[in-house]
Amino acid sequence: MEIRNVTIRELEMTMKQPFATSFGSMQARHFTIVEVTDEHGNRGYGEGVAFPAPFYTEETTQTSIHVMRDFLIPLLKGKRISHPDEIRDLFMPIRKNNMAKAAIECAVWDCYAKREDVSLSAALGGTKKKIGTGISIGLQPTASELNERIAASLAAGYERIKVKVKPGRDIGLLAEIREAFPDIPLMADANSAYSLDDLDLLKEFDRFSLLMIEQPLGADDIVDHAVLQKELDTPICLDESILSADDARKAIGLGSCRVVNIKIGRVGGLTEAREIHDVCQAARIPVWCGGMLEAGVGRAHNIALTSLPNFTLPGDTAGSSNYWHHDIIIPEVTVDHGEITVPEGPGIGCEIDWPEVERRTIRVTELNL
Ligand code: OSB
Ligand code: MG
Repeated sequence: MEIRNVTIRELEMTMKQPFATSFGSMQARHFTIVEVTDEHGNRGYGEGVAFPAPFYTEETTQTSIHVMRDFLIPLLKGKRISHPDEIRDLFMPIRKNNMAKAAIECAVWDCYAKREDVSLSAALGGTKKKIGTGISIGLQPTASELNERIAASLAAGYERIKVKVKPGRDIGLLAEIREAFPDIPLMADANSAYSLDDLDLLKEFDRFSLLMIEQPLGADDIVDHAVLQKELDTPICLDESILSADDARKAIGLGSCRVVNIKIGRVGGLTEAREIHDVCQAARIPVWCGGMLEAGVGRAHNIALTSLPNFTLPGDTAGSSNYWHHDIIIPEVTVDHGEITVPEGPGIGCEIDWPEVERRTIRVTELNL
């Protein structure tokens, strides 16, 4: 297979509600859709999930476009590849910039699966026909608004609730939730808002029987997390600090976490994501698929990845309507009794809603190799 053309589209979509975390709030989603075309005219799509500002990782929408256009796409020129796993090796000379790498790599995986006339799930070795799903609820202005969102999410069938916490909005917030919903499957994500100085406070989280606490400490830390995990009954789940299968191996070895959140963008693509899945499976560490407030293309890739067997915990891949008035794929992602059906059609198994994509496109860059 040879990639002949890559098109990067910048889109801007407005989410139904603002999404607030310990690092900030956003309602406008500015991201990219990458389209690759092979020598036979097969096409594949990937979503570039970087945010406009470098708050979650160091990448931004604009740095990811720069790295794709000026460094990654040129590496594909004239290369014959027999399997998408080879993209990771081709991109190896470029350090990090994982969301830029993943956007292209995911498009190549989709294109490859379409060539082979198999679903992306099947191409990855997925086994599940349906995936369980949870929901991530951002910080809300008031406790009653948060409890309303939780009630609505439970009514919609979501299998677990994740809430965001930050210093000053933690113990009190969790106590109010537990008062209203004593037994629901609940977890908290701190997005790196604490340090070991907060040890006494973090120990109080154990009172709330959380499924796990996600990334309480430094975004690049696995050492302090190992210290913290020894002090907590609540399992720690790492998000920001796991960028590769090697990171997962080290974190597990140190005892820094008991669960891993896998995001395709954060780890540089589906090949690395699958390897993290395998490393965790061998160590009996359950994984789940994290989210980046994706539009339909990214959501479809997440669903295919989640069909792998060690994704035993509900992820953050909620239905399209949780985020968007109108998604950019047909059909949109729907959740039925807490589950999403893994598409069986070729590749990502959905069509691009081109009129909707055109309406949301703010810039197009086309590169012929
Ligand atoms: O830490 O998982 C996170 C959203 C933006 C940045 C980081 C995170 C999140 C979420 C939302 O929790 C996941 C989603 O619904 O896509
Ligand atoms: Mg997180």
